[in-house]
Amino acid sequence: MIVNNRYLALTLLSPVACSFAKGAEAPERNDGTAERSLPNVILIYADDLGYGDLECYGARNVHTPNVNRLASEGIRFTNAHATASTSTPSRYSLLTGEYAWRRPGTDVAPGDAGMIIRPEQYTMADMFKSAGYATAAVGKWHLGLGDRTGEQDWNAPLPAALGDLGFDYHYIMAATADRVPCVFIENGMVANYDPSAPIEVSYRENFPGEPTGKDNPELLYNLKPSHGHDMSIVNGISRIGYMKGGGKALWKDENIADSITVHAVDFISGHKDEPFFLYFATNDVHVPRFPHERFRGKNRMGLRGDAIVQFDWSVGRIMAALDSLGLTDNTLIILSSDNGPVVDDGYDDRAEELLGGHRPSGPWRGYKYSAFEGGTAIPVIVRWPEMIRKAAESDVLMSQIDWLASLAGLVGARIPEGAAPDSWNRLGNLLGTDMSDRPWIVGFSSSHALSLRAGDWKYIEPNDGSPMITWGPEIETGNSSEPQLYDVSDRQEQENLATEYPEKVFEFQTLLRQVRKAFPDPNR
Ligand code: NG6
Ligand code: CA
Repeated sequence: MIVNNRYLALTLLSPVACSFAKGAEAPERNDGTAERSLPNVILIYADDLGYGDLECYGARNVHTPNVNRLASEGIRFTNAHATASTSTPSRYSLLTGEYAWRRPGTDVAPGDAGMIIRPEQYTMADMFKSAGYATAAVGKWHLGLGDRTGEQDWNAPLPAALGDLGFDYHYIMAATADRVPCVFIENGMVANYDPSAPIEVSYRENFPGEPTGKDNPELLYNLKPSHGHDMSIVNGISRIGYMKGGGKALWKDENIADSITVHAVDFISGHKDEPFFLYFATNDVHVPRFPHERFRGKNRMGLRGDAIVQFDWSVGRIMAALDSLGLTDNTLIILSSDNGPVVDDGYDDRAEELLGGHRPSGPWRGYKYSAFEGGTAIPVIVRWPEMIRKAAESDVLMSQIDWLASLAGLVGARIPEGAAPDSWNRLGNLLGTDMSDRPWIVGFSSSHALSLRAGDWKYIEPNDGSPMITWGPEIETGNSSEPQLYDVSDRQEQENLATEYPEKVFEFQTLLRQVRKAFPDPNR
C-alpha cells in the first residue's frame, strides 16, 4: 500500500479516476488500476510572446532550443487562445476561470491597483492547494496588490497579497516592467527592502525634485521611450507612473530573468518531495526589453529577439532543474503566453526595423490589443512524459479559460459551487486524448469587443472604437461598427462574410447573448 499522500490510486473510486473516466477524456494510460503520483504542474506564462515567436512555431532569426525540446517531447497546439488580448484581463480569466469582461476593473492595471482578484475568490492556486499541492507565483503579476488602488504603503507588509489567493509563496513584480513600483514583492513585502530609501508611488503626480523621462531625457542611458513611458526613471529607463526611493530594492532590468528564474528553481528544489504548482510568469518579452548582456546580439532582431532568447534560457533552466531532480517524467509543463505579440510597444528598441521577415503573430492577422486572431492566438506547449508518450501536434480549438477546471479534473479537486463559472473541464484536449474542438471560444480585445470562434468561423461584434490603436503602436484593433464574420481557415480574416451569411451572424449573436448571461460547463 502507498502511504505517502503524494501517491494516488487511480481506482474507479478516486476523484481523478472519476474525472478521467468521462469517455473520450480518459488519458491513455488510465487503466483503472495503475498507481500514479500526482504530477507537479508548472505553468510557464510568457508576456506578449506571439504565436510566431518561437522557432518551433516557425520563427525566423531566433533560436529557441529549449522550447523546441519541450515541444518535441510533448504536444504543440496550433489553435489555442488566451482569453483576452492584453495582460490583466487574460491573467484574471486564467487564474479565476471567470471571463474578465464580467468584472469591471480588469483592464490593464496600473502598478498601484488594489488587488483585483479579491481574497474570497477561488483561484487556480486555491484549487491546487485543496488537492494538497505546494503553490507559488513567480514573475509578473499585474493583478493588483493591497486593499485599495493608490493607498498601498510599500514600506510595510501589504494587507492583501497572493497569500490570500492560495499561493504559499510569491516573488513577483507588482505590475509590468514598464510600470512603477520597480521592485519585487516577496510574500507581501518589498524584497530586499532598503530602509534608507522609503518607497512612494503615485499615478497622479510626480514627487518634487524627481527626474522624469519627459524632462530629463539625458538620464535615459539604457532605453528611451517611443511613446508614453516618460515618467519616473529607474535604471536609466523611464516608466509609466511616478516613484521615489527604493534604493537597493530597485530591480535592474537586465537581471529580472535571472532573479525570477532562480526563485522558480529554488521553489522547485525546495518542494521536490511533494506535489507542487508553480505559476512562472516571465517578464520576457514585454517592454522595456532589456535582457542581460549575455543574451545580447545572439540574433539579428536586436533586443526583442534577445528577449526571446532569454525567455528560452529561463525555460531551459526550469527543465534542467527538473532533470537534475528526477522530476521531469511526472511534471506537467504548460508553456504559453498572456496575449499576442507587439513589436513597438513604447520603447525605442528598433524592434520594428530589425524584424527581417520575422512574423511575431505567425500567420494570424493582428497583434496584441486586437480583436483579430493575432490578439489571442498564442503558442501552447504541453509536456508530461509520464502520460504524454508521443510528441504530437494538436489543432484543437482551445482557450485558457478552461485550464482551471481541466487541471482540477486532473488532480481531483472539487470546484466549489459558483466558482470558476466559465471554466470547463477539457483535460482531454490538454493531454491530447480528446481531439474534439471546444464548441466555441470567446475573445476580448482591448477595446472591449467580444468575439467568438466556432470551428473555422470567427465573429467579432460591432464596436464603435477606432480601427487602429490611437495612442501608440500602429496596430489594427479589429473594431468595426458592422458585425464581422470571417472564415479563418486561411487565418487571414480579410473578407467580411457577414452580409453573405446573415443566419450565421444571427447564430453567433444569439450564442454571445447566452454566454454573456452564463454558460457553465455542460458536464460539470
Ligand atoms: C500600454 C503600454 C504598453 C504596455 C501595455 C500593457 C503605453 C504607451 N503603452 O498602455 O507599453 O505596457 O499597456 O501590456 O503606455 S500588457 O501586456 O501588460 O497588457
Ligand atoms: Ca502581455
